[in-house]
Amino acid sequence: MISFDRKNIDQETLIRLYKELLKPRMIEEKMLFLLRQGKISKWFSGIGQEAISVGIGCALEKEEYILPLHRNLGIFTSRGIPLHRLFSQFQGKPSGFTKGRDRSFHFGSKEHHIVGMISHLGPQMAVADGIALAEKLSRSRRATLVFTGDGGTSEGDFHEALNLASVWDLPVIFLVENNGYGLSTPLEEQFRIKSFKEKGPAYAIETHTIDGNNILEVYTKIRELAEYVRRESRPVLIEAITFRMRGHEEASGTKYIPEELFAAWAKKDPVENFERYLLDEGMITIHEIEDIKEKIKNSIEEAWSYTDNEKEPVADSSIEEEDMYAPYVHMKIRPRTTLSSEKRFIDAISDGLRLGMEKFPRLIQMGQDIAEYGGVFKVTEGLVERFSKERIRNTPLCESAIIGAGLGLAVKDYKSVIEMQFADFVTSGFNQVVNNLAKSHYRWEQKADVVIRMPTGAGTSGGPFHSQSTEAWFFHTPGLKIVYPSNPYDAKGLLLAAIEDPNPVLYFEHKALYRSISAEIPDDYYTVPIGEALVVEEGDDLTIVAYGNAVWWAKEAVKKEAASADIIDLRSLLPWDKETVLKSVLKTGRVLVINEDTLTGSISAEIAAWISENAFEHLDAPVMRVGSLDTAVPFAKALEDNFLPIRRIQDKLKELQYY
Ligand SMILES: Cc1ncc(C[n+]2csc(CCOP(=O)(O)OP(=O)(O)O)c2C)c(N)n1
Repeated sequence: MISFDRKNIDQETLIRLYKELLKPRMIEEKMLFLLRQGKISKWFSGIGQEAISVGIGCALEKEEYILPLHRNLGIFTSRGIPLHRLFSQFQGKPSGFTKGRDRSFHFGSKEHHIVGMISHLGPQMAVADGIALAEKLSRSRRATLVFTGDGGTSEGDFHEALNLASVWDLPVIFLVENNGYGLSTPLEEQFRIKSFKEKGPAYAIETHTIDGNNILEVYTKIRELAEYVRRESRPVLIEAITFRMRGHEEASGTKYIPEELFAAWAKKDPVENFERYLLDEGMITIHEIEDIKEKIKNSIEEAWSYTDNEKEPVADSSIEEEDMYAPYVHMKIRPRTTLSSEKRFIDAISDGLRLGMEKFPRLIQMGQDIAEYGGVFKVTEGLVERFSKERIRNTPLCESAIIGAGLGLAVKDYKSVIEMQFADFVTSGFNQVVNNLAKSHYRWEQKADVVIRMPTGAGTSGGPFHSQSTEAWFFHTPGLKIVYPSNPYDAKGLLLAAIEDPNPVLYFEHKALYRSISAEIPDDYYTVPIGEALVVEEGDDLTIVAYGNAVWWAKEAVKKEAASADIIDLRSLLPWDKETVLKSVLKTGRVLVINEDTLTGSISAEIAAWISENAFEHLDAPVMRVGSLDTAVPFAKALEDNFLPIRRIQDKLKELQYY
């Protein structure tokens, strides 16, 4: 039995809480019925846990973002999501929030201030940090609340998100829904703490434990703590104790859970207990309860019938591909004046960052040591003095949390540029890039307006973990854009184009070029549109396709060989400029593709395959490729020189010429 303390909650609110509590329960009962009939395929039950979602949904202001999980139906219902749209979402129908592209609760709705989960448990906690950062920066005094299960707290993302929220004083509530199991794994196999009250303080975060089955306790405590979060701009951690009354999902059963636990927790059912309380207190009558249930039942039936009769989505490949990206047409912005100055590659990037900050007041830069220290390569030197620590943000060591926070900022219409200290370290934020940023627009039309700066490449004796070419890992991921300039003009213009673009853009900057090349470039703001290659040298006999440092190697080889070649600097890798490449191939009939990356599965493979398929009859020789050895990047100079393709380019060029 649960004992309730209504404190000063008025009767109207109590009845509203009851109605809201009933809704997810009754929807679930309908879903379980439909599941037995084979009309729906999968269901993650939140029966027994509804008081948490409903208490939270009713306690927070409606403009405050909530990031729920797979058992939080009550968040969606208490935020007033139309049931027919919710059911169509479950069934993959067109009027669902993802138009059939993602399932169950995997969607967000800006209108309802909800950002749903991706399947991966953990990354959404960082997204909440980003939303909370946006609230803080805009002085809105709003809280953001994000859910995690007990199992999900074992993910590194939990640690990164809590630590970041604490260090940055973010107004975010982390809600651990502790239901005893993570799939079949009981708490004692998940962690050794007895309570999250042991964990929160380690992050200097105020932590509370509440009875998650007691709707009034959840409601009042969340209201109180949300007030604290808004007022103090500090995170809190709340552990809501509850129990999962059904299997992880309906097909997986509950054999691993002792029977007596079900019996004990059945007595604590959040809906029945609250109903009995309202009856005992004389706040509601049986007749009124029946009336409420009848109304909810009718609304469920009506919505289900809409969904059931709705047609399946019709696939259109071009729309599917287009929707991977937020709509955006690149305009070539030209410099306003003819003023120019000599700039090294690195200065061109810094200049672009400065001008981007000036043009977009909602642009935030984040990265390790980027503020006073100026970044390890000094690309961001001087920016903090000009734009303040609010906008040029040093981060703890937490790539995943920062990239996730970038998405959160984008939800609130901020832009961000994130510096990876070295491109290699993006692996620690890989999930956020390929699953969260890349798929966000396709799934629920949320732009991921984030640029990730990637100091990349070998030739600096950096060894296996400071020299890798990582672009191919992302090239394979629809939803991302990739640019990779080779000279100061493009470095600035592409960076500004990337900042303008509302899509996630990986901006590769070769470390070996930072201080080794310079050029006279415009002082003003300008862009180099993403997706356009540049023919940097023209010739008749062969085509060399390259990007980054390889453009310089190509130039050198052509000069030495006195060859007559078109050298195409791709500049953008995703999308890449097929038209320019094709035009040149049709002219020369011989192609060499060079990239610095290890050869197997590198971007050159895609380019070569595409040329073979689309220009086969115009080729006089097989499409040839040069890349680095298929090894890790070695440290010692002699080994690194051997690893890189530079010395092999000459021979390949000859082979192609005389084939
Ligand atoms: C990163 C990741 N690993 C594994 C899974 C598979 N998985 C889905 S739910 C789940 C258990 C989650 O337990 P918990 O966080 O306690 O939430 P609950 O399901 O109990 O609400 C697992 C392992 C996943 N979704 N994401």
